[in-house]
Amino acid sequence: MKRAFITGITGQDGAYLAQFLLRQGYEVFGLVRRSSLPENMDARLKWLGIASDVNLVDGNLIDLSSLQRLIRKIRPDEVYNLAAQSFVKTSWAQPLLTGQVTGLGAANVLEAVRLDCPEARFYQASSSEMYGLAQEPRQSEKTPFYPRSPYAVAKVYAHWMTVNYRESFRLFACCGILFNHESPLRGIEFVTRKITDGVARIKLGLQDKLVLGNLHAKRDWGHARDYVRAMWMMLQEVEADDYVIATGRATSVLEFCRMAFAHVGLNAEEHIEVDASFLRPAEVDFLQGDATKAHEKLGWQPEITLEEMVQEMVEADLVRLRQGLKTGVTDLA
Ligand code: G4F
Repeated sequence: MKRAFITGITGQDGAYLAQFLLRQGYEVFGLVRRSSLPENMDARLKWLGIASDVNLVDGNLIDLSSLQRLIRKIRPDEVYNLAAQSFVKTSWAQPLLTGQVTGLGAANVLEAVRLDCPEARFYQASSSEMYGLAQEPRQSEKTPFYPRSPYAVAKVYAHWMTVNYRESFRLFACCGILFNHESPLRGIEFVTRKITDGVARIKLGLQDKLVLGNLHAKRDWGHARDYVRAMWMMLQEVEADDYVIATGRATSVLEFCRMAFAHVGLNAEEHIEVDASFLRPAEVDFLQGDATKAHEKLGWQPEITLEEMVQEMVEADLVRLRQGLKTGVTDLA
């Protein structure tokens, strides 16, 4: 039985990846950090019905010795580094923490693998945010990075450290440059989930307005379930490499709102308000990925359309609210 070690297992991607790997017959271990509010830490795993099928192990991304001990004990075949301070806006308020966790945290995992289990295959969650002020209309593996937030700067560091460890130490280390990917398990602070939760509340008469920031930013939004499959596919290749994972379709925040409101028979324009407090010091206006390499080399294709995903997210939020379930960042269920 293959063993996988996932950092960030309690997040959206970690939960879907754990589910995918369990179905492939893996034994799954997930890193969790000690928290004083642990009750809903495994809410996403519970939502997917896999909380009792994974092994949660205590450690911390910024404590190298804890990672070494775990990796020595588990001896994973595959290591997926998904943990990060991943909310871009928070990275201006907590730039150093973001650098430590999102940047140096990745270096710690790489070091632990290099020192204690160098035969393990390593996946780094790189991000389309690294393109920032995009230097090409469609971004591929060859497009230069121009990060626009402390988060994106930290991701660029982690990305190049992964490439460097591959080239310096011959680790089987891959970066997946994933464009935005969403699902009903997305944290409520990200714009898509904020929209679908808001639409569901307005539909049920629980609120009247949805207050957002920049409505004109465009993102290439895919479904997290499709994207975790791509992570695994990268690690099954003969040679380690880096891949863009994207749908190739760019949609504005406003268009996403219109789709979500239309699903419940409402008009977006009647409910949206803009508040400058949700704007960012430096914005990423437009991202649209070119995943040709992943299509050709991995045979990866997205299977879930944006329309299907929007509907799934709105329906899930309607269910949560009707059942009186909490909808906060970590307490999804
Ligand atoms: O949903 P967002 O917060 O995601 P963002 O910043 O694109 O980053 C996400 O995707 C990246 C790529 O996969 C990840 F690396 C990263 O960790 C994260 O998962 O914002 C999307 C866009 C932005 O342009 C933002 O300015 O939506 C705009 N927006 C407009 N109003 C808003 C809001 N974003 C948020 N979070 N909240 C708003 O009210």
